[in-house]
Amino acid sequence: MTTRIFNTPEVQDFLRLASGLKQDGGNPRTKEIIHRILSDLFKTIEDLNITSDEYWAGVAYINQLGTRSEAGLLSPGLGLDRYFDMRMDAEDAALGVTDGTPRTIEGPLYVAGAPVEQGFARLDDGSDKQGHTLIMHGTVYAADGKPVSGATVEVWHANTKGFYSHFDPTGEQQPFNMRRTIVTDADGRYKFQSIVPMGYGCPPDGPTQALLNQLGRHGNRPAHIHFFVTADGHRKLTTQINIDGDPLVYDDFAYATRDGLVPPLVEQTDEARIKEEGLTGPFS
Ligand code: MBD
Ligand code: FE
Repeated sequence: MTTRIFNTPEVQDFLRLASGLKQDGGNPRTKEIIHRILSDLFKTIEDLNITSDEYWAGVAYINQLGTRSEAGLLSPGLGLDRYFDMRMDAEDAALGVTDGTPRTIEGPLYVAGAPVEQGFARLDDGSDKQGHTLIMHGTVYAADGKPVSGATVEVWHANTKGFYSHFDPTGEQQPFNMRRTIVTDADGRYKFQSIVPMGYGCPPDGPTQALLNQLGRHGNRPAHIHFFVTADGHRKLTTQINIDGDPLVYDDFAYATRDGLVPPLVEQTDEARIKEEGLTGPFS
């Protein structure tokens, strides 16, 4: 079938009608966006000769995404989240901003309201017996290179099964396990103890994985830790680090891996750590 009607005045007028552009009221920005998306969809249906069976399979798919709350999972899987970051990077580059910790995507598993700690936090509650101790510390710097005291570092990550608290299908984790908000000390420093996470995998029976299968792609992320860094008068940074050595460290289904976000790991015995740190606290 080669019928082409998209460019006829009837169809073009119908698109304006269905997008509300032919009447007052409503939200102009919504109308503009819906008109464009609907036009692109109509054109795609014509160009690819999409059948009504294919179309209704797509409608059912969107309902499945909603039922399983996976819209926010498909989004990074299709690279949309990364695309927004690419756009922000380009905007920054145009303004001459090219230094600082790279941004990367938030992902769908942040939960607000984690316990707040000063300077140091233990993130895990000790219940994950497979856990290998992980310690990370650093300093929050402003754009001018000066440390920022009182900045907020929100940290969240998965357990050794790749599951996040609040989203753990096993129901094994307490709320806010491996989620903390750390306020930087007088020198702008933060530190935390937790356990090395495992990479995340899309629910194998879910709609995101089903589409990735059709694309011949996997739905796995390397082990990673998420951060929001905020301070009054400064732009928020959303970023992550990957755990070096994970086989997927440069093969992330969500495209969040970036140069500069795979820090070197140092393996240390307990004895060496006690000797290095003393027994008097996190910053001794
Ligand atoms: C995650 O843990 C994640 O960070 C992203 C981006 C997508 C799915 C799960
Ligand atoms: Fe994650």
